[in-house]
Amino acid sequence: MDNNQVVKKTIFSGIQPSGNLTIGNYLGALKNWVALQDDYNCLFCSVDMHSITVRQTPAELRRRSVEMLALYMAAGIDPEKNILFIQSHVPAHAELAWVLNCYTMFGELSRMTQFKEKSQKHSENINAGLFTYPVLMAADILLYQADLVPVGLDQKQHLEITRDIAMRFNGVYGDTFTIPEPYIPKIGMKIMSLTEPDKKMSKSDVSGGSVGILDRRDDIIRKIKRAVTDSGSEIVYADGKDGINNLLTIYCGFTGKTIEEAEKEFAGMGYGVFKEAVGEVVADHLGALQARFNEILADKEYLNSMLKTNAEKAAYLARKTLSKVYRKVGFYQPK
Ligand code: ATP
Ligand code: LTN
Repeated sequence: MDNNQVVKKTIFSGIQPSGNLTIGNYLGALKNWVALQDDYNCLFCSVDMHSITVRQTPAELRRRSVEMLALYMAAGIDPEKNILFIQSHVPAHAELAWVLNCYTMFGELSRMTQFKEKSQKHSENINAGLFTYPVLMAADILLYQADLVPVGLDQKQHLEITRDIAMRFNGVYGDTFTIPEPYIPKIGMKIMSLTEPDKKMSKSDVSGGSVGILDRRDDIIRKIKRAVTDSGSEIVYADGKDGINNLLTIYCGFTGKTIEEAEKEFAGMGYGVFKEAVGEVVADHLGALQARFNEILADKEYLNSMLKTNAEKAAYLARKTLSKVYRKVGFYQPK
């Protein structure tokens, strides 16, 4: 390495390939990854092992796991500069997760809001994986000694437990893991449902409250036109205006404008005109992304070879941490 070169910090993030990505995922996660890729060593993962905590259709999971990485690329993430891979291709994730399970407390996992929400939603299948989900996530992050984890606000609690597990382990065995920091964007950290603006937009919601990254242009425009707003008429970001606040956030997320700039731009205009403008901006942006996505997906040969090379790179890095952990906890390793 060049002596003058500063050692770049490491970023890890992932998304579950368990539904159609929404503009919430895009603005809360994906878009920020694109901005970070030049300044950090980045690993971006399609976390298929997390997805099976909720029942999946196998063929769909398989298709979505790859499509997710094609979407990362379509959003602007370079697979030659960053490590894009599928979680189940690197066995060390499951291996480290087991060890970390033994350093994670039942009580702390019981406090996770995602677990509480998902076990309510899937009351017929409250499996142990759903409960230990954050431990696998901690393994994802700690394996690569990540410094920074760009996620939406809903994942903050999982980042905190990751830090607690890492500090507990380091406390017992000495410095082993880097303690990661969350990286949560100011604009877009929590995009709300268009139909229920007090709830987070989510890819598992199929009621029309979510805009999918791969939605058709007229569907995008129609959904945004129908977004629930308040009975007022002013386009300002204010308490009690959850629907308008959300649309302003979406507009700014896609245009790069500040909320104040957007408020000025739409001053004196009605909700109808505003919604149309938001719809157009989102549809234009996503249309361009979809065209790139389809091109990338058409070249399966490249995608598969990229996946293989990147999984090998990830596995190499992961092994280093895993061997260190195995040594520290006392697993015998022949020389
Ligand atoms: P599911 O509905 O399957 O639980 P999800 O839409 O919540 O999924 P995840 O796979 O859990 O999506 O999240 C992927 C990334 O997108 C995470 O970094 C998460 O914080 C972010 N994210 C998800 N939903 C939103 C949202 N509404 N606003 C901002 N960021 C979000
Ligand atoms: N739990 C995350 C997805 C996820 C993740 C990770 C995010 C799994 N492993 C590691 C960041 C880093 C979610 O549900 N959004």
